[in-house]
Amino acid sequence: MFAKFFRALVAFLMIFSPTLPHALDLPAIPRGQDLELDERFELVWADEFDGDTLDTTKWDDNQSVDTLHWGPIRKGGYWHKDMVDVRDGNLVISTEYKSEPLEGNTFGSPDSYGTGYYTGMIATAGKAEFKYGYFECRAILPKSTGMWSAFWMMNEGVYNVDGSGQDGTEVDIFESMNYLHNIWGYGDSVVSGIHYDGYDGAHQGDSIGDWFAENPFEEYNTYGVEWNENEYIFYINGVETGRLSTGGVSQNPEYLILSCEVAGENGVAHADRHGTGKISLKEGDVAEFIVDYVRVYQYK
Ligand SMILES: [Ca+2]
Ligand SMILES: [Ca+2]
Repeated sequence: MFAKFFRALVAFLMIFSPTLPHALDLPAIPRGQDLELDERFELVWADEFDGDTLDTTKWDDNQSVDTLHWGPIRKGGYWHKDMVDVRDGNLVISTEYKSEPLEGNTFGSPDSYGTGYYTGMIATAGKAEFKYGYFECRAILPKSTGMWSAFWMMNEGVYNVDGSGQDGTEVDIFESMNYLHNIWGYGDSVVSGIHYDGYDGAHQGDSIGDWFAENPFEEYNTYGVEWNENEYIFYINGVETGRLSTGGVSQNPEYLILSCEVAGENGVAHADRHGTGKISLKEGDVAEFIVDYVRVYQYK
């Protein structure tokens, strides 16, 4: 009852004070500048996900995982290329519990996959890498606790520890970890942020916090970032959510990633520090990350 009242109070106050939600570290509705896409940018690369197979001239669903430090065991699940599909004009990354391990160790690891949650990722590493511009996907997010979808950018410089993000920064354009996470009004929000100087003791990062898209687990929304030499400007549906320049922005080309991850470690699903709880998908249930397109623009 108190939580309900508190949410109603916060919702009321948000209408009159756009800065209040983040003073309380709560999700907010995008209210910043409009993107003005056509006036300022031109399209330079896109995948509309037409056809019925992944375009491997644009994306790698196999070697990228092996060569980019990750997988096939990824947090509380496994990344497997069979979980990536193109159909009905969309990329679909499925997440599902498999009591029979999927066959084919597609990542060259000597270990075989086990029983557990299978999901997937694709990346443009080595095929399409960009410096500055506007990067956008249009997507419906997977409906499950204990997992999240993401649209993000990376390069090798992210691992270089020099007190700066200028050599390379992980840019999380969005991550969805708040499905059914309704306490304090977080439900249906997504988070955006950056990470640099590796992932161990020297790791640094920053976040613009959580933001509301429109019914994102049922409907398409667009998630984008504008990246120039001074800052990252994040957008949902073409409206600014927030800006970051902590550590200095990356001055090197970065590749794009679409992925789903299951909370946990070493292929064992459990609740973790992300706060999304343990994955609740039962065997036979499938959570789908549905992506209509990815488009890359550069400044006119
Ligand atoms: Ca660095
Ligand atoms: Ca499409």
